[in-house]
Amino acid sequence: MTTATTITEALVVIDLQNDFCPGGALPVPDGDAIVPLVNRLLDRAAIRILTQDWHPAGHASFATSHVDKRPGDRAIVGGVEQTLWPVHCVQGTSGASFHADLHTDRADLLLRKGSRPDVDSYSAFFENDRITPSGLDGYLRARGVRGLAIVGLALDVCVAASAVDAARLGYTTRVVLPACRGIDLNGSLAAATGAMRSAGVLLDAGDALS
Ligand code: VGL
Ligand code: ZN
Repeated sequence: MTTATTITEALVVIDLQNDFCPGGALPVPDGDAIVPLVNRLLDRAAIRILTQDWHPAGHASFATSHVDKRPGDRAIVGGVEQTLWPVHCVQGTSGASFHADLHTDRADLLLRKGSRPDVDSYSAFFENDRITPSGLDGYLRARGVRGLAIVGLALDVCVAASAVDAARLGYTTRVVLPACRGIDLNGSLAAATGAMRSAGVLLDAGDALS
């Protein structure tokens, strides 16, 4: 007797917001180009999750919140060294809104992250302290999800952090590369790609996409 096993795969769309698109405060080159493909993936997915970077004004990840720091400099934020960013995705601003063409009505779950003033959150699973969970793992487990397809912005920051955490948490994880764009700051794209590969994330070239 043979048993067919199919795993339930959820689509996680990371931070497809105006501030990460051309014209925004922290633009990812060509970031808006992925919207049509992401919409097609949303049409096909069994379970759909959208994340939203969602910072209070004066967030500790902003260069302006530190003395003598500029975007791209590094500093300790919430006990962890990280890159400082321009002011972006401030709660309730148009920059924090999803791209206007994204089919947000399709979403099962909207997950906001980076809301604590003193800690940043790249991953959809944990804040950058690596301890505080977002609750997404519990949601996915409760819904019987075992596999994840992750897409969005920025590939080398929040997409990579989410994918590495997903793989470590035991999800069969693929990143659909044509539906991602990266910032590539000081070699961050190569580093992120290496980290994803080492964690067992499949980097999907999207050959199955029509
Ligand atoms: C992101 C930098 C700062 C991202 C969020 O969504 O990749 N990058 N905040
Ligand atoms: Zn942010």
